[in-house]
Amino acid sequence: MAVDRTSPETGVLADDEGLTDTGRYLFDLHGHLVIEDVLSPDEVDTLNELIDQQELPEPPKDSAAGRFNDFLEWGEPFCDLLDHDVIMAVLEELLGDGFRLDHYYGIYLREGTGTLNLHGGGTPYDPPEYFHFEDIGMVNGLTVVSWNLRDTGPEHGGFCCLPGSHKANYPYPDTIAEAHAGATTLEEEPDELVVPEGPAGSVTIFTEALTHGTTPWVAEHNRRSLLYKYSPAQQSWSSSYPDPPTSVDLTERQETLFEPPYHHGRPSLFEDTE
Ligand SMILES: O=C(O)CCC(=O)C(=O)O
Repeated sequence: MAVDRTSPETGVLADDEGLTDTGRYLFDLHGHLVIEDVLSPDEVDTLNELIDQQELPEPPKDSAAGRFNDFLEWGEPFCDLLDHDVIMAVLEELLGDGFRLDHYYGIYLREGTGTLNLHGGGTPYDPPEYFHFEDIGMVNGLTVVSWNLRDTGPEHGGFCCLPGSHKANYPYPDTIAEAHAGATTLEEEPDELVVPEGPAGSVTIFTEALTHGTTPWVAEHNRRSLLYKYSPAQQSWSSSYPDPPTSVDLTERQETLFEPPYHHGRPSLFEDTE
């Protein structure tokens, strides 16, 4: 079954075969993509209810600290996102078969939380977080799939980036970084920074080679995004490897995502799977 994912401005960005020509063009150009309506409102509600059941403490008003971990233990709906059909073919194109879950965490932010500093970028070169182009197409290091469970974007805040900076030949200027770091409202953010619209149910995919960060969170509702970070088969950004959940039975393909980093003899994520 073909799964069309549309964005009002640009049309279909990905289907069950992966990126469309438009999606591929835009990811290469910008280093990020938002695919809307991937999760139905019911699926979003289920995930949010499971998070509510955890009775997490109120997030601190510190963007770097507004994190929660180990949520794969909270139920199958979180594990189903690991290899959601809409992202698998996209990740195969960006990372190659055999990519692995490098690490994961959730972000929750409340009104009045400040910025997370800009980081990443095409220059200086960062060995685990790269973007380059070869005869096989786009080649990426650590790549993020961020599931938006609450509306994020230019009215609310959230993920922000300098589009195209994954290919930058110069480091990002201090002036932009400092203007971002000092912003307490979205209006104070530098013009160069983009805050993509990420409605609840959408997924934001970006290469960590992109210069990115987080804007002040100005919405009345708390932000909730689930970040699954994937590396190519042979490498790890993190110093430890994530454990599969003990409370949920994973499919064979999901288990394969927890293989440690290596190349030779690695099982395929796309052949002979359940
Ligand atoms: O706000 C975001 O989604 C970006 C978060 C981020 O860059 C990080 O956690 O390192």
